[in-house]
Amino acid sequence: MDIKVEDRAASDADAAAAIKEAILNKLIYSVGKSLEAASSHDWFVATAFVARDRIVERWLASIDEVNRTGRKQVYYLSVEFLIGRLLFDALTNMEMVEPTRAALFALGVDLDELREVEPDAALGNGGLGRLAACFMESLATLSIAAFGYGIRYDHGLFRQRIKDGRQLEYPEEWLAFGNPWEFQRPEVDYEIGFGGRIEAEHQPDGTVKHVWLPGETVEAVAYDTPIAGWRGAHINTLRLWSARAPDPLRLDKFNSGDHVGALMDQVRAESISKVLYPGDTTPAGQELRLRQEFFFASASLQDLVLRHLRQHGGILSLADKVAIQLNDTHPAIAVAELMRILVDLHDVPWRDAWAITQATFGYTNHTLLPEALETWPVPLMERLLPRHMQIIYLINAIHLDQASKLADSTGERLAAISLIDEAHGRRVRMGHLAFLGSHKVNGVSRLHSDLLKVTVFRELDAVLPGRITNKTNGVTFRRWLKEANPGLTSLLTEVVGDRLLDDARLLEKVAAVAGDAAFQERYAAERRANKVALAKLVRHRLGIKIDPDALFDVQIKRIHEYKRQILNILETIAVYDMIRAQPMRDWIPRVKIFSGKAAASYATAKLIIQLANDVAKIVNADPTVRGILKVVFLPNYNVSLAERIIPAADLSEQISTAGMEASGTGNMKLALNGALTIGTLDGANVEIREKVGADNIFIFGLTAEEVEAHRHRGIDGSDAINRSAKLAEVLEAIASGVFSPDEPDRYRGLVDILIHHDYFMVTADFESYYEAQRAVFRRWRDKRSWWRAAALNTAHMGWFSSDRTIAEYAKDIWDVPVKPPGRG
Ligand code: CJB
Repeated sequence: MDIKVEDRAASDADAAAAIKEAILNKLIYSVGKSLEAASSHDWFVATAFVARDRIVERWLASIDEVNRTGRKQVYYLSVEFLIGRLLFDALTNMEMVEPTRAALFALGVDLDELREVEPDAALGNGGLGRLAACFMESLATLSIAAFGYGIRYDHGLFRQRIKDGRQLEYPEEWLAFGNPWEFQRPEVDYEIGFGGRIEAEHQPDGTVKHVWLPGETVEAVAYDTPIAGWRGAHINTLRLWSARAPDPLRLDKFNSGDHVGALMDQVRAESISKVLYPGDTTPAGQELRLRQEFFFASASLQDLVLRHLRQHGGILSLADKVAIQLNDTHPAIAVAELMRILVDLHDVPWRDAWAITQATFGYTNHTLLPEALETWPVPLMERLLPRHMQIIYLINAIHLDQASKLADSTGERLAAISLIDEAHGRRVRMGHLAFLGSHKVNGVSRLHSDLLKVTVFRELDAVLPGRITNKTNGVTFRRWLKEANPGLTSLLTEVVGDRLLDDARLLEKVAAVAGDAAFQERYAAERRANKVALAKLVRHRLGIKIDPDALFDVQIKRIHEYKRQILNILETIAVYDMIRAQPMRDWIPRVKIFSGKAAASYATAKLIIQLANDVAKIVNADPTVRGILKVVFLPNYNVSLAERIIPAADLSEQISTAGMEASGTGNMKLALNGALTIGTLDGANVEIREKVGADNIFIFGLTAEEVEAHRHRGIDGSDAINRSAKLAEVLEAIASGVFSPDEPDRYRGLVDILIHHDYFMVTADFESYYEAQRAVFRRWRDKRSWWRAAALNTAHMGWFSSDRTIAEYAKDIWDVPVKPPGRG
């Protein structure tokens, strides 16, 4: 042992001893438990407090530095932050994992067990929310001064249980045992108005000042969570708002015996931050959703304006010191709210206010699906936000006036670019509002950004050219490589050095050894260990035994028709039929793994879940396919489960109808961890193919252009079905109840959709998908070739680090400097 190694060992031991002391201290004085009485949860909280203390020291230093230098701040406004667990994020980024493990070991506690105790913070639905969480980590890693602003939902995304194959939704309770990461800030509290009326005050100079007198106010109270960047270089704040009524109860009502009525105002106010994505199929649900959006947008703007005024004195410098990113249209009402703050509260002339607003905001679009582009009925807006509606009308009048002066202006174009959609009962187009109020509008993959210009924003792009730009998504490698796959990360670090997580581009060095037999063996061994662990989890949760040497074919994401889980199920059944016809052939053992939630009100998606489970039941019970085919639906997909599945996946299913998946980020996580992708040329798959090479990915199906053309010709699936005997047989089996003997007609409607109304091109893409799967099998048989391709995927995925994405936003949209991470 040389001196250096000895020194390091001694300092590791010192670090562990210090952490052990600190944990004991927290356990006793902050948790209030003795060593003997402590539960796993108590140990988790004590450990989290120790990590948090380290973070807080740097947090305060970061805040102080930003205040001192007065540098520009980025504000990321998002109704979703799908954070997951934070313990390993905190320990990893503060470089405390190993000493903490040793400290706990000395106390008889296993760190990996504690990891499982922490509830997932599921304050998001899927990709959009998880992207926001990855971005928060990368913002801190690049030492950008940033706040995330969102809503502190009491209940995050529902817990999914599968009963008799069906999805059931239960409330999620992440706060039931408290949250050790957050700091309540009762003093940071803003009034949010709704309804009421507007008074116009005539000023001596002839102008009119508008004063909004809300009919109802709700309070927004801040809860702060520090977010540590890699190596603790910089710490930012995630500030989530919780809703309260101004008065805790109506004492007069309470004393008169109306104990429930006395609490009504409180209940009404608190409902705003009660649940993530309240059902919006009813008018009441829609109103609540709009209240949520305005609530958090207004609180965030009031907060950041106040901070700006304290630091910089005047409001006119706002755009020089503040960049606000609107994560989708959900916070788009902020455009009108900032105008109100500037014009009504700070007397900024309209034109200057509009210039400041546009220079401050950027808007990210995450979908082309028309149903996901928010619009609000004008009467609802007028009732809930009367002053904002006036402001929107004025923005629109000026906008339409300018556009009408352009040479190629037509009535049709003006109707298309108007903030008010007159064709569907007068609705405010929030995407248009976000577009107009921002200096840059970005899509989340190259294809998606290109499509924005020819679809939803075609007319706006023609009138305001150059505003649309692309920022292809990315994922944080600290969580999705190191924390999820520590074994593989160690191996990669041996190859590329220990700056791997500082600069993901270093992964390219892996390409040089991808064909090396010894490296492949170690790479495969790491992945096998992950597969063994996943097999154990499946056994434990579902009682299904799966073979770690089988091909793990994985589709994990929200359940949606455009994501086409059904295509995957059809191929499963086709192969099942073939195996049964020729059981003695040399089949490749395969496990189909599905996981994902369907929106509670999305009946077709729920039926697809049921079909996957019904197919699993039949296939898994069939002795003919034993050892060859298994189908697994893992319930309650969330960030933590993703962390277990992704490192164990061999094949990554990214099979959406081309033109419909804005980007995808699961595709990036899976390829990074060495799964080969089977996918369409959709979203970021296009760029993944470019990076990893066409030989190392299985592309199939119609392109976005072909889908468009095909839809033009009609969406009847009969032709495609007539051309494919396999497909016809599979559909017939499903429709006739082979997989639902208890209710033979259960899937007839689903099959009818595919035959007569196949908008998502399942039938059109079936054969080509089926062939691509056979190419997967051929590659799998040649293990050297497979592992080389897997290693090359890992090697070439460095570009998909969210550090790269955030650096691009910083340069092209926010105009803030970045400081790459690294020691010193
Ligand atoms: N996305 O998760 C959502 N929710 C929406 O309402 C709209 C889009 C997803 O955003 C991800 C992050 O940009 C994309 O990768 C994904 O394709 C998109 O569906």
